[in-house]
Amino acid sequence: MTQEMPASNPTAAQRLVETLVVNGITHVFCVPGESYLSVLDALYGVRDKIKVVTCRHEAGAANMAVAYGKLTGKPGICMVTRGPGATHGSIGIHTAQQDSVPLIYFIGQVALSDKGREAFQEVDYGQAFGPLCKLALEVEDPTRMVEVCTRAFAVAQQGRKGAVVIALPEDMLAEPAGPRKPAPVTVAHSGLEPGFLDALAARLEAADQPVLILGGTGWSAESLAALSSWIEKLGVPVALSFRRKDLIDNTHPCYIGDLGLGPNPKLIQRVKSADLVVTIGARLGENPSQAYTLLTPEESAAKLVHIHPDPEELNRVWPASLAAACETANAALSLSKLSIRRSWANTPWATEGRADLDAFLAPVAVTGSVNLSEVFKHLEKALPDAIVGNGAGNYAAWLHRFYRHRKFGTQLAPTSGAMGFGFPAAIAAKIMYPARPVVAVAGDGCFMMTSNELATAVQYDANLIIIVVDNGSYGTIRMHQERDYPQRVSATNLKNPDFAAFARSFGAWAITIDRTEAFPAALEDAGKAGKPALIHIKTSVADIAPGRTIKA
Ligand SMILES: Cc1ncc(C[n+]2csc(CCOP(=O)(O)OP(=O)(O)O)c2C)c(N)n1
Ligand SMILES: [Mg+2]
Repeated sequence: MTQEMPASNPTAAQRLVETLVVNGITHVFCVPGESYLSVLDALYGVRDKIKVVTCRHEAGAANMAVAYGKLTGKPGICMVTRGPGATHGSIGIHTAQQDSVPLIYFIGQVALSDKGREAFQEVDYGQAFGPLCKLALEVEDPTRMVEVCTRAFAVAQQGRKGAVVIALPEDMLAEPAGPRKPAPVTVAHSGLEPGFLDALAARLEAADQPVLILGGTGWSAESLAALSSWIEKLGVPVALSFRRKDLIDNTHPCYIGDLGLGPNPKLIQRVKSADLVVTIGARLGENPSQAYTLLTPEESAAKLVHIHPDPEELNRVWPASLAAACETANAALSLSKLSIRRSWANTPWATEGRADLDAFLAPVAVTGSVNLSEVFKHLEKALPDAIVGNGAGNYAAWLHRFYRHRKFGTQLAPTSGAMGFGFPAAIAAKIMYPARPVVAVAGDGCFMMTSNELATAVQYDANLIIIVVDNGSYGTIRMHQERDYPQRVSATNLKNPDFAAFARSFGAWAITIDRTEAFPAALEDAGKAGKPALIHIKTSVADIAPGRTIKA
């Protein structure tokens, strides 16, 4: 492909795109707008380096950019137009922030010359999005474009990773940006002090019932491999935080389960009865801490060792007995070199933790003709290394419980609990890694929030597999409703389209099934379809959660 000559006097828009290129960005996710035509034009100039993925809704684009951030560790780049575009896509800012995922959200802004008049679609993004993100800036001076974009790359990736919002006034974008050329950002790293490591070793050696909890972001495959070997050598039980199931092979002998929604009650008991809890990377937020009940403040102060990249997170909710602000991957690498004169392998503490997990993974009985525990166990058997995306809903509780992740970078699950996330996230994954199997799992409610991106999947030959679990209900809410207001179904029933016909109308392959036994063949056919393939599974809302019926 022809590469255009760099402009002799680059505009701010061109400098912005140069900054993306030098920082190794390969994909940009957008819905175009007239407010940032000059940026789109500059992207045309580097089309052999950066692929622009055009989406059908800004929420789809933003979710895809979050997935890019999750999978690469580099900021996902989302571009949207002002007002309506910016507000549509704002879900991605929230999800990136809650998930600690690097994201840069570029917004076309009204011209500087019109600002403050409530010009067409004018919004003050610092006010609107400031509380949602790490940093929100507007570039007023074109000669500072490189400075602001470079800072955005640093802020998104340093400390606790998160979202940066940059507003781009239209007239500013077309002006000369001056001589400063962008250079790749050298991300600042933090590590553990020798004194901390000595103290941690002493605490571990004194513990009879220790547990590790891994979570958060900032991991690398290398650091996790080293940590995983160290954990195995020590035989120390390890749990994973909410929706961080890809941080250790779920068949690892020391893995005892995840602290999610609908967790194994025995796992919760085990963590409560631990005499040392070493948490690496995880905030221990509301969901993994079971609504802040996992530890009392007194227990936390006595037995929690907390390592997190952001010092503000330490001693915020959980008083720590020992704490360190340290980048997750660095912490893992340091721990993996720490020699501990003790092993918990084959102690009842470790073997019982593992046995509790195995028992929890046995398929459960259901009343309807589809057993999602069997469905997701089969999915694991057929596609053990797939990248699996999901959004929010009770269907995800089945997926998270019965599908065991094996490799780092295979889970695209929003810790923000955002419905509609998994499908666009999985499309982005398939566009980025076409040779890898990618599966999106969505409820009927969840899927309809971003199903328009079927068009994007078809347009970009993103031949992923989509599993829509259709119980005709916003099932999660129905479950809570039946508990608090029994037999008064309000606002939770759904009358759905024919999902298979809907998918085919976009050019996808699709099938509808309503029995567990039909799933293996459907999955095999979907994998051979040569196009995006949707498996519509009709389930009974009565089987509302694993091992639970609405009646019960
Ligand atoms: C964007 C968004 N809107 C609303 C909610 C609240 N919510 C959580 S789960 C849920 C229902 C999900 O329904 P569905 O996808 O059909 O899954 P099910 O629970 O039926 O398995 C709702 C409405 C949310 N988490 N995210
Ligand atoms: Mg549903």
